[in-house]
Amino acid sequence: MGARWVFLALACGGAAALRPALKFRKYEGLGNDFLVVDNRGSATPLATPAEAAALCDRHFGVGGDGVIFVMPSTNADFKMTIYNADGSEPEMCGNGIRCMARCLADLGEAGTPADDGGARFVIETGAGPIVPVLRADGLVTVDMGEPILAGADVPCALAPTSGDMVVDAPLDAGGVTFAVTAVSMGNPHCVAFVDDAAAFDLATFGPPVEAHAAFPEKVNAEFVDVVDKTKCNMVVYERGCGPTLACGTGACAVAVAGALTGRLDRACEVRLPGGPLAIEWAERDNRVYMTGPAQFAFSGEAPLP
Ligand code: ZDP
Repeated sequence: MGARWVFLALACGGAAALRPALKFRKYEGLGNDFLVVDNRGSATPLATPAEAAALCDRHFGVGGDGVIFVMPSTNADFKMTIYNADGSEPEMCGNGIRCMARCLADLGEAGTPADDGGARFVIETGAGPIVPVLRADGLVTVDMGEPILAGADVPCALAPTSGDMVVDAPLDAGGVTFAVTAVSMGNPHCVAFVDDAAAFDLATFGPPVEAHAAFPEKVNAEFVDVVDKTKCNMVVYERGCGPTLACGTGACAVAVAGALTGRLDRACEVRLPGGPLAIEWAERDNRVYMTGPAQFAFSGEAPLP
């Protein structure tokens, strides 16, 4: 164990803190990467938020955008608990739940058979039950539930511009006024349409939007350019993470904001730095369906401070 870990262990409380190493499996969804911990044997996460943050450090830890705990559940197949790279606990995560479903299959969990011969899991989350389906073609489709659009429920403190929704509302950040749309997928999102997402100065404008007073629980900030009604490009500055290569709940929020503002069809392709996601905001049931990959990268163990 390196000097840093011993120092952290001592700083965190002496011998009692020198617990057994934490076993994890590393997964990624379009480069949005997570340490996934098999926590089926306990209702308490095997690491604390501070320990998760240390593990996510890409230089002093293992590296990741978050840590996901595969927990037991009393009202679903399993429960997902996730800590962001800064140790904060979000309600939901899109790329992460695809990775969790892949991990469950790798751990030998069968789930219930899906129509196409794949496997279906009902996962308890902070945003309610979410249903990923591991498809026979290797992709994962997730029923992400209904978007939450009432500004007060996102939560967003900006004055509603369309009924109780915050759509293309002015938001000043970093000395620029953006037209933003507030959407929750269980976690809060602020979507702004710009001329060129790839050229957008995310490092300058991401932080002031994430911590903007208009979003009392902070927010994930998405900046998007529209290619045509069926596809768009997006970059994201995530709450509790910073810039990431992909955000699944963010892509869902972008598709919903695009449809609400007439910029995108209800079924579209959202292109992220890490790759594309197929998103459909279904008229039949008002639910959002997200389809994309989830890949195993490696497994290992790390000492806990
Ligand atoms: O809401 C938040 O704090 C997000 N940073 C949670 C993680 C979202 C995720 N990137 C996703 O894919 O939705 C995992």
